[in-house]
Amino acid sequence: MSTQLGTLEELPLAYRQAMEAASVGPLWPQMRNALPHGAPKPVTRTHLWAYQDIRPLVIQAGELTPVEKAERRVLFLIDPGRGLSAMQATSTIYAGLQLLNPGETAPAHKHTPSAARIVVEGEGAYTVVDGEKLPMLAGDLILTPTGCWHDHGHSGTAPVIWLDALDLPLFMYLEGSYAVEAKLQAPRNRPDPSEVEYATAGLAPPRRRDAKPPSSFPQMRYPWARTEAALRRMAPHYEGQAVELDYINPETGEHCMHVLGFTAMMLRPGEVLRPVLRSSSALFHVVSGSGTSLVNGVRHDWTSKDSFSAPVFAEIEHRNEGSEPAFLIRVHDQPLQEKLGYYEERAR
Ligand code: 1HN
Repeated sequence: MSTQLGTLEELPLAYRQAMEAASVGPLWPQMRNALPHGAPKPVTRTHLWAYQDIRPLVIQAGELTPVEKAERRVLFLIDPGRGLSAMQATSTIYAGLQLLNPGETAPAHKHTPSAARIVVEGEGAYTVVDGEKLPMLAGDLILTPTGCWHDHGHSGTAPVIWLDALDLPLFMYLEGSYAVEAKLQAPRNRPDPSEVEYATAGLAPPRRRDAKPPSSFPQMRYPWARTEAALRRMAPHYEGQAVELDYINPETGEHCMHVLGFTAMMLRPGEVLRPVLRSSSALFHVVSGSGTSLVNGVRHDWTSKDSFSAPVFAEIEHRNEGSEPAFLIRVHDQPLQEKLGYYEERAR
């Protein structure tokens, strides 16, 4: 049953002015905006950010603004469904392309929002997270969860660019976003846990049965070479099914962070994939390969290093018409929605 509700214009002008003077407002003209029937009405509009368009601007930022004047030298992705100042790719996902030139450092800080980086181009950069020095290689997913110290450095010879994904919009909405600064960390001189304790899936140190793990986030780096190998190994045995793996916390099996989640996907040559409708929003980042995606009827022809967004409950179709597999990382907000108790999937 859907009744036509009263509008603001129907109310006497004097009454509207009196409400305004008293800092109150009538709910009923806003009711359908606040609670649309059946499914949310997303503000987010799907968009493709082509790397070849943005890369020159990112490189130019390195000439225009020294890293000391930027702290983090980033061009963020703007959702066309929002204003130009919106630091949002979707309702919950902030994303931006960050540049670090050889010899530069980005100072240490920690903050309430969590970040993850997907390395897009270049080598020789590293991030230090809570004292652990994490090399940054193309396609690696590197976490800096809430409250963890992090700084970046670069001992290579060519620019390094990575995609940052943060749950910043939520923290700004919550009025909970802030940072604390510090000097560069002295990294421990040892390989990070992804290279040692967690180098093999299904094996984890026995200490976790006796005591709590040393950190809620035991693995901060997910090397791409292993992720791609796992997807390739899986593909022939999942005929007719999506080849997609979750990035998880190896101690708990849960999503690797609190708010944003990450998956790695492989689209086989010739594959057409129509995932279920999900209540989560997403940002897809193309690690390699090319293809076409329809998102709510909007066509994106994407190639390596591009990113594109999908609002909540989007109808998505991915196509790989090439002869090589395509690899994508999907950033999503399912962990948040599960914690809030409303994550949902709908068959199509
Ligand atoms: C941040 O701390 C980083 O540490 C990158 O590299 C992007 C965007 C907003 C707020 C904090 C980083 C960020 C950020």
